[in-house]
Amino acid sequence: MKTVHVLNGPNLNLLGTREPGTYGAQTLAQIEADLRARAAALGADLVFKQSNQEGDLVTWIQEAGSAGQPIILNAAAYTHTSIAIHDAIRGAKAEVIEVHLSNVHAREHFRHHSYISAVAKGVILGFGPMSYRLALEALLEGAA
Ligand code: CA2
Repeated sequence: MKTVHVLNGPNLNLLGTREPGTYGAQTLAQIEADLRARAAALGADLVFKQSNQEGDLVTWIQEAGSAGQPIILNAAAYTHTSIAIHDAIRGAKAEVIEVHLSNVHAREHFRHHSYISAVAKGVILGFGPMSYRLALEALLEGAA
């Protein structure tokens, strides 16, 4: 059975409590539950984690990469700043789909650059929680 790692970066634990206009009303726990149901239907195991620490994300990417397991990654603000996460994906040869809830290109200029896109297999953004589901389906249905 395929294991998919869903890794979430800083402040995503606040989803559903603030800024619903930008990020929607769902909590991260609700996104996780929806994704677990979808993964089960598609015959996959899901590891779902969130951290506010950059180093946690680096370690989890290394672990998934060395196990040969794919990653759906919303690195949140670290997307726009983290060479460490870029290097971790590259170093671990991890298969990563970058996701974002919001369309970062329609937002502030500082969100337009991603350190992850260049080392990701694909990028899905702007569809709210559905971005995660589309990424899962791309991974499990062979499009990615
Ligand atoms: O759109 C996305 O998924 C982002 O990765 C979300 C990040 C942001 O820094 C990226 O540019 C785009 C922010 C996540 C913070 O989420 C919050 C949720 C509720 C209240 C405050 C922050």
